[in-house]
Amino acid sequence: MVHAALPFLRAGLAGLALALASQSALAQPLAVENAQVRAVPPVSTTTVAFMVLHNHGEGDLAVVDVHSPAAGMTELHNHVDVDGVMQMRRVDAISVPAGASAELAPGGLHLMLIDLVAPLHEGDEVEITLVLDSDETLTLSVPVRRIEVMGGGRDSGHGGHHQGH
Ligand SMILES: [Cu+2]
Repeated sequence: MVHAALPFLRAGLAGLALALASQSALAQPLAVENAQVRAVPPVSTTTVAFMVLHNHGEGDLAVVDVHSPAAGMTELHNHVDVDGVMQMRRVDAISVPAGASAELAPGGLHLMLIDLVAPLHEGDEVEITLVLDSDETLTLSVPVRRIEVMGGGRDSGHGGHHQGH
């Protein structure tokens, strides 16, 4: 009986391995580099996350939503110039064309973490899940870091800079 069952078992395993291999090849056209969440003073209930998104796939993709257990609300944001004043706006998607990259950086695109459930400290890791237009998701563990504000000024630690992103 054991011998009779083996060919079926082998066939099953081979099929499973094939399915896993093709799924992982399809599932990860998106690579993320240099992801970081900005450390903010404990009184601040919002912060931002930056990263570089690379699309190694053959088709265009877009990040259409973001989730994090660290925040009550998460949004995709960009900065726009309104009569010479930079304002941030919610956007529906962050596009990453095939073979190209999208940079989320101070003064531009970013992920907004709103209603933080607890203060974030430098060195903490924040779980962030990106939702793609294909319905695939990518969950990242993103370190909390001190990030320079626009203009390159270093955060002196004396407050007053936490609005800048
Ligand atoms: Cu924002």
